[in-house]
Amino acid sequence: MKLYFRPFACSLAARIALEEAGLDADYVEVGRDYRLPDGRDFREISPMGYVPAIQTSSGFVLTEGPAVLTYIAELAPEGTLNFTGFSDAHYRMIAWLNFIATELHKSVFAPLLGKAGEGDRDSARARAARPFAVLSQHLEGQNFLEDRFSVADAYLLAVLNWCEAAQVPIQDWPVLLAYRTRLRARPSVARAMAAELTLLKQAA
Ligand SMILES: N[C@@H](CCC(=O)N[C@@H](CS)C(=O)NCC(=O)O)C(=O)O
Repeated sequence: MKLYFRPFACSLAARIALEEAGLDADYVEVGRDYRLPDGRDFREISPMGYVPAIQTSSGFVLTEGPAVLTYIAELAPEGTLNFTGFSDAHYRMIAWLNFIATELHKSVFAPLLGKAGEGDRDSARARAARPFAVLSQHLEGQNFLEDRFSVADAYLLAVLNWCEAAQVPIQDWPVLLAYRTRLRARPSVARAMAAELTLLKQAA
C-alpha cells in the first residue's frame, strides 16, 4: 500500500493508524506544488489535490481521510485497531471521524491554516468552542474517544497538533491538552510524529 501524505497534515492520522496496526506502507510525500517524487502531478491520483490518499497494491485508490482511516481500521489485524464490523462502537467511531472532519478540521482549522482574512479567522477560532466543549466533556476521565484507541483518536490528535499554528488556545481546555499529551506518548503516535518531524527538519 502507498500512503500519499504531507508532513503534519491530516494524513498523519493515516500514518499513525498504519503504525498502530503494524501494516507496511510506502510513504509518498506530496510537494506543495502537488509534484510527486516520480514527477507526476498528485491531482492525477487525488483530484482535489488533498492528502491523505492511499493506493493498494491492486491499484485501488481511496481519498477522503475518514474513508482512508476506516479502510485501514478494517484491514488492521484483530486486536490492534478495532471497532470494525457491525457494532455500536464501529458506528460511533465513524460518527467521531465525521465530527472531527466537519466540526474541527474544515470548520475551524482549515480557515486558520489557510488564507482566511482576519475577520474569518476570528469566527473560525470562535467556532472551536462548541466542539471543544463537547470533546472535553466526553473525554473527562476517559483515555480515548471510545473504550480503546481507534483511528478517530489518530485523526483528533492530528488536528489538535495544529492548535499552536492556528492560535487556538488548547491550554484553555485542560482535558484536551492532557489527551493530546497522552496520545503523543503512545508508541505508534510517537513513531509517526518523529518520522514526519525528521522530514520537516530536512526541508527547513
Ligand atoms: N476532504 C478531504 C480534505 C483533506 C485536506 O484538507 N487535506 C489537506 C491537508 S490537512 C490538503 O491536502 N491540503 C492541500 C491543498 O489544499 O492543496 C479529506 O477529508 O480527506
